[in-house]
Amino acid sequence: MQVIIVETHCNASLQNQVINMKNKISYQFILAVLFLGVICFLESPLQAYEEIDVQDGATIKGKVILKGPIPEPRVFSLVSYPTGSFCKKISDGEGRVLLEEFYVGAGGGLQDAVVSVQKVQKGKPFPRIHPKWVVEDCMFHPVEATFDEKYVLDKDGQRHHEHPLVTVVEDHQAIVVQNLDPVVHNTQVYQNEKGNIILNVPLPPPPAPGAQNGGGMLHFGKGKRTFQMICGAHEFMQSYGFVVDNPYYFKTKKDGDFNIDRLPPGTYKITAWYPHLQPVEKEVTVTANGTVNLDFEFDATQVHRPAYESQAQFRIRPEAHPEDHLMHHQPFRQRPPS
Ligand SMILES: [Cu+2]
Repeated sequence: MQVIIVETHCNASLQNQVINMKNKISYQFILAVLFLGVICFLESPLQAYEEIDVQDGATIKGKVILKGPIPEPRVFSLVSYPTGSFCKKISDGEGRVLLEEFYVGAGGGLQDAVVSVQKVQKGKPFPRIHPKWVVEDCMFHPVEATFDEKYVLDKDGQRHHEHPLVTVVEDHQAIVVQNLDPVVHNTQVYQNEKGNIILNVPLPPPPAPGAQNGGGMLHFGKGKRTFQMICGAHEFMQSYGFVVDNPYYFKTKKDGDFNIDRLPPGTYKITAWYPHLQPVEKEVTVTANGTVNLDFEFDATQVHRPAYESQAQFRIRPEAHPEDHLMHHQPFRQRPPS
């Protein structure tokens, strides 16, 4: 009997343990699934956007204008940076890189402004954005930039870099940066608050032509919509970006014009953004198949750049530069008189 009792006790204990284990496993499994579900929900870039068939979409179009005197380019002395003798390719001939940041076309049209519709819950298809930059002659260029957007040919047929160009990205997405230069660069991505770095990857010289050699994931803080990309070795290598969460956005070309179509009828907040300026926001109501004309105006006198980035003259005079840095092959384009 004792044996039977013991066996019964053991069996019962085992059964209880098995049941407890099953309960534990089920409990842990459910917790894990819930945890993963929450993570996936939080990570999903499209959590708040639903693609639908838009039959009677509206159009918002207009122009982004920069009013007032075009801000002066920023000045960086090549003597202050490593591999400056390579980066002299983009110098102004006096050992400096002039970083132009405002390209204004006919009628004051501002290039590279991002116009976007906020908080759109559903609408036209949202093609995935795969942001990629190339580094060429000590500059970041969005890979989709055309030759005309990247370069200007002078009267001698010499090509000069345009700069900067803004890139549109999504949150929680990978970016790729490809270094085409024979020198080491570095990609640092900052949120709009300086010092808050969200990506930092080295960019060694390419091991083979066309090879991808840098990049990573971008995860922005809550409510953060803009970023600045800087090379850790060459501060004058800068680019900017804007985060979108729906397909209703437009990055302006040299004319400053934008056109956003197939927007479901409703009332929306429309934002125009450009680096160094406070965004401009307007509210519009669009009706089925309607068109709304909307212009945005930025005031050039309100451009805010950190003091150390806004100097018109660098502290090291050209005659103090090593002779090597004074040479140049492709002087940076000087802004034509307007
Ligand atoms: Cu660099």
